Amino acid sequence: MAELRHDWTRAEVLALFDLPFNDLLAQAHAAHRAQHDANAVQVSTLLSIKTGGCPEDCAYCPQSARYDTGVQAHKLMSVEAVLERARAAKAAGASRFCMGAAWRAPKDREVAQVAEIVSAVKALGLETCATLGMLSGAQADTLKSAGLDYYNHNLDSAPEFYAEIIHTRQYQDRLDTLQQVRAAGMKTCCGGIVGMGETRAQRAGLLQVLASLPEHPHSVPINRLVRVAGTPLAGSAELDPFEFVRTIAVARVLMPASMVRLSAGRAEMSDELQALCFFAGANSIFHGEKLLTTGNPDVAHDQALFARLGLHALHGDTASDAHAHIELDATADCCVGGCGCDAVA
Ligand code: SAM
Ligand code: DTB
Ligand code: SF4
Repeated sequence: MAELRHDWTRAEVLALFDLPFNDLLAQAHAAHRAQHDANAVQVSTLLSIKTGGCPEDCAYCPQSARYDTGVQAHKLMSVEAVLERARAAKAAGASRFCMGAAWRAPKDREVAQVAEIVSAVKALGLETCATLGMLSGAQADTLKSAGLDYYNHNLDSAPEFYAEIIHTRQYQDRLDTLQQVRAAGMKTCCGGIVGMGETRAQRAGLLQVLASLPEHPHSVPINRLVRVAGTPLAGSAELDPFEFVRTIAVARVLMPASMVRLSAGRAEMSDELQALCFFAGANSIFHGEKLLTTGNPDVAHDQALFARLGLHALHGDTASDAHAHIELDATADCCVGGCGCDAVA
């Protein structure tokens, strides 16, 4: 297996972006096939456990208190309410349950409450992921002890573009939290958003920083900007879909062992565009009709797409894990077997 590189230069990454489309896709698909089951897609479900009212000014985000987006703020959900949603996600075939909170940086009391939720979700046999904003080392340790498997914290864009999008924190703040997460022994989920008006060189810059982290993120979500009315980026021009596919492909080449997630923006993508993204190396999605506050494809539509493409949901999430076929099915109440997990009926 080829060794993972952490020393990609910006020029090398940009050269990949500049390849003829077919050459880039061939390279990305070969990298994908060398390390992953090319027909397996890891499936996560996302739930907003604390919505809106965020003090940060991220120009893309419907949950910032600074923009009038119609999102109704909601305090942290109770353990029982989250559990009900987690059980439904498991029954629908999700292997990971991701919980998002619109905080800049949670208070210790809030981290303790989330830790309780994490333990309860983990006890259902789901992998757990949370995205709560910036963390201290002690907070990361608390979450790890509660059983949190992944922490999502995106770099979102290239360092030089960041200050055009967010003014209330620095790029280095994000890198520092990622360091705390790694030090606590959790897996990182870290990616970004494209289609915010950044240049190709800046898309290359984001991926170059991701691939230069001390560990490649275990999951790399590539979000296509969801243009939400009321946010400063609502009127952004749509990114050329082929440029989106190129971004997925370059992420796959740079971080061959990571799970590359075709993340926000799928509701506005054609089936054909999604199929190209899977060919280019995307092997993870959010499943379920809502992301945090915006829409996601209907469950039935995803089931049909998986069937048309011969894709199956992956139970377990790394290149080395045993791959088992599980149903991507709103009515299934267990894993259909083969992977040795305790969800088998
Ligand atoms: N507040 C925490 C934070 O910022 O890390 C966690 C929640 S925040 C909503 C998680 C991620 O959602 C952001 O880093 C961003 O990548 C993504 N996101 C937010 N709004 C988006 C949008 N309109 N389109 C695409 N991705 C978006
Ligand atoms: C990620 O990279 N994308 C997800 C998840 N991690 C937390 C969030 C997408 C949010 C899209 C806008 C919304 O639904 O509010
Ligand atoms: Fe707050 Fe996160 Fe949205 Fe930024 S992306 S406004 S930090 S919820």
